[in-house]
Amino acid sequence: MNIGKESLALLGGAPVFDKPIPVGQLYFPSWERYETAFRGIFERQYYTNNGPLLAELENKLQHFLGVKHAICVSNATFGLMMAVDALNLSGKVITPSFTFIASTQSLSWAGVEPVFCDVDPITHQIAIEQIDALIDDDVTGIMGVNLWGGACDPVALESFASSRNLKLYFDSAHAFGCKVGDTSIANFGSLEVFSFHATKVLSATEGGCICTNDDNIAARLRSIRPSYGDANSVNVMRVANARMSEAQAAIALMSLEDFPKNQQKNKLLFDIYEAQLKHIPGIKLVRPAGVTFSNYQYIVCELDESVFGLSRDSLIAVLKAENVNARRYFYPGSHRSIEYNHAKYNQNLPVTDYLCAACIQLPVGAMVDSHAVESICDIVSRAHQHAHALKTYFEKRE
Ligand code: T4K
Repeated sequence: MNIGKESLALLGGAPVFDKPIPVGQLYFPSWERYETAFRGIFERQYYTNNGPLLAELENKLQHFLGVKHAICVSNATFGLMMAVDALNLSGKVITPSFTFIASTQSLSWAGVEPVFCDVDPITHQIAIEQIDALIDDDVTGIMGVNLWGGACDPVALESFASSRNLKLYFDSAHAFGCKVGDTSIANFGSLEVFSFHATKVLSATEGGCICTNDDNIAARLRSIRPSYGDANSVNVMRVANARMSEAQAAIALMSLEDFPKNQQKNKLLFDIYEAQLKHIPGIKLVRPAGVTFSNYQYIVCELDESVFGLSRDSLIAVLKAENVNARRYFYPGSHRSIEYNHAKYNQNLPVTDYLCAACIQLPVGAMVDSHAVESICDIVSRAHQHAHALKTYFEKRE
C-alpha cells in the first residue's frame, strides 16, 4: 500500500473515492419493492391522513418496540414540539446542550426555556449528577437525549425525576431499536421521540414517531398531530399538522423490515472502525453507552489534537479532499448558537465545549462497505503520519 504523503489528495494525490461518501444511513429499498409499495398507494388513491400504511406502520412499531402507542409524525422536531404541549410543560426544562439544535429549538418553539446541563466526558450523555443544582421553581421537566445509539441511563433519570416531582421525556432520535436491559428504548419516561430522517437507521425519508404507554398522553398527541375524523380526539390548546403521509409510511415499513440486516451491517462496520482506529494515536472511537443492544447508526470519534497532530477540522478537510464527507457533530453546542449564546443560559459547560471541538462523525450505512471503511481508516492513519506536512499545507493556505 502506498502510504507516501504525496498520495493524500490534499497534498496532490488522486482522491481515494470518486464520489462523495456521506455520513448518514441513507436507506434505499430496491426499485422493485419501492414500485410495489407505491403502486398500492396509487391503486387506493389515498395519500395521507391516517391511511392504511400509516396504521400498519404504527401497529408494527408498537409490536417491535413493545410499547402501547406509537404515533407517527412528519419529523422528530415536530414530535418534540408536540411533546411539550402533550405533557403540559411550562417554565423551564433541563436538557443537554450537546445535541442537535432541533432538541433545544423544540422547547423554544413551544415557549419553554431550556436549562443546559453538561454531559459525561466518557459516554457523552447528560451528566445526571449535575441536574439537581440546575433545578429552580420554574423547572417543570427534564428532556434526556439518548445519543449515538446509546442511552442516558433512563432508569436512573426516571427515579431522579420522580424524586423531584418533574416530568421526564426523551429525545431518542438516535436510539431506534436500542435496548436497556431487556427493555426497548421507547418505554422510558412519559414519552420518547424517534427520528425517521433519511440519515437515521429507520428511515421514512423525513419522519418520526412518539412512543408512550400512557393512554391520556397518546390521546393528546393524536389530537395535536391531528388525524381528522379520529373518534378519540380530546381537547388540546392548539393543533398542528404533523401527519405522516402514506409515501413516508411505505418507506418506513420497508426500512423496519430491513432493520435487523442494517443493524448487523452497522455493527460489522463499527467493529472494523474499532479494530483499525485503535492503532492510530489521538483518535478514540466512542462506544454506544448504557445499552445492551445498539443500532450503531453513528460512528463518532474524539480527536485529541495534541496527540494526533492535526485539529479535528483539519482532519475533516483531509477527508473531504478524498471525497469522504466526515462531519463535526454537534457543532456548535446549543448554548453557543446565536439564540442561546447569552448569560441568561448556562454557559458553564466545559465538557460540552470540549466535545464540540473534538468530535468527528465518520461514514456508516448504505453508502459504505467494509472495504470503504478500511480505506477511510487508512486515510486517517496517513493523515496522522503526515500531520507535519499537512500542518505546513494549512499554514501556507491561511
Ligand atoms: N434530536 C436529535 C438528537 C437529532 O440528531 C435530530 C436530527 C433531531 C432531534 C431532529 O430530527 P428530525 O426533525 O430531523 O427528524 C441531519 C438530519 O437532518 C437530522 O435528522 C439529524 N438529527 C442531524 C444530526 O443531521 P444534516 O443537515 O447534517 O443532514 P443532511 O441532510 O445534510 O445529510 C447528511 C449527509 O447525507 C450529507 O452529506 C448529505 C447526505 N445525504 C442526505 C440525504 C437526506 C444524501 O446523500 N442523500 C440524502 O437523501 O442534518
